[in-house]
Amino acid sequence: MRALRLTAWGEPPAPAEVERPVPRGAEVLVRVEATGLCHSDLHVMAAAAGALPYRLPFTLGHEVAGRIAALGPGTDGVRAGDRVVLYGPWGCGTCDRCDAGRDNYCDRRDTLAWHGAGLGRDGGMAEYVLVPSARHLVPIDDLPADQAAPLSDAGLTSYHAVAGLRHALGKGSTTAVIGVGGLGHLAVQILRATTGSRVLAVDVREDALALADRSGADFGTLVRADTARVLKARTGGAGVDAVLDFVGTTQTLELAVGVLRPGGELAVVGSGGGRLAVSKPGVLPPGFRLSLPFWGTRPELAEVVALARSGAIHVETEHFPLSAAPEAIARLRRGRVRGRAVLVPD
Ligand code: FEH
Ligand code: ZN
Ligand code: ZN
Repeated sequence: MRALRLTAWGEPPAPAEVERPVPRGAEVLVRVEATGLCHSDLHVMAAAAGALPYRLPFTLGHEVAGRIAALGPGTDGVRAGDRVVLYGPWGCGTCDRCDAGRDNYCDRRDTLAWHGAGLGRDGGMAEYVLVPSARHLVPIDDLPADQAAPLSDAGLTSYHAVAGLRHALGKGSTTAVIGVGGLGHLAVQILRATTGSRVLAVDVREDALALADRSGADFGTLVRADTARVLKARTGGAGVDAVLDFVGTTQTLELAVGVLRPGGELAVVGSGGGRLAVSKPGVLPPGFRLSLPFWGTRPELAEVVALARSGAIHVETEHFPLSAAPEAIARLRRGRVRGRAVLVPD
């Protein structure tokens, strides 16, 4: 079968012909229908040798949807032909966190040579993907694969980040979403569908603000010298109750703390590598709380799929045949993908 594989650190992935896997024990073989392309894939491709615990070579793709093609003899609760989305974080499988479907916070994460499908283990940028256990599969019924695949990371990560702030997002609250791309546009929809919060969107691109508007944001602004003043003015000067930063650079972190009201919450989701000086006394708003949410839990993925099936969230996608992955990667790297890039095996 064809697969897009990382074979050398710091080198672009290459198409390859590999054996179609045969499921054993509790393993499940899924025929891939769609795989999302994520900024984390770009980080993996750019990683220097030794930066990640992964062993080469492996197939990329950690945002995958498809149909079950074959079952190992020890599987339970799934049938060939079922349409599924992969729960991407694969932990040790035996700690309390993994037992509860919270592989994203596996207690043995630092001992593993992988983080999941396409992250040290063979992933979904291929015709088939082998999943260690049916516990990593969530049924999608009739949801189209290009809608389902991005839910497993862009949707789940945004949903998990909102879930951690839900206590602060009641009626009358205001949330700022910085960065309206593959994750940000879903966060806007999830905020609208599951909280009482008004949503203020911030980006550097006009087309991203248009996407924010289509996603239900109450207001959108380009990043400017006075963005903090513009956003605070939308809250009567008090500041916003929460910020979801999907960029995570020093500039966006500083913008976030500049618009938060006392007791405000900042969730840093983007891997921009930015820094924020935290000190007391200091300039941060009193009662300020910072979180670094990572991916999400398996129960939350089922909740995100249910939201999508209800029509409450819709993923804007740009399709590329798997053979055109280099073009999709280049477009994502230039910030020229509207919504989420989805690769479809050709
Ligand atoms: C996955 C693995 C490592 C870092 C970040 C990620 C995210 O794409 C998951 O949402
Ligand atoms: Zn990702
Ligand atoms: Zn674990």
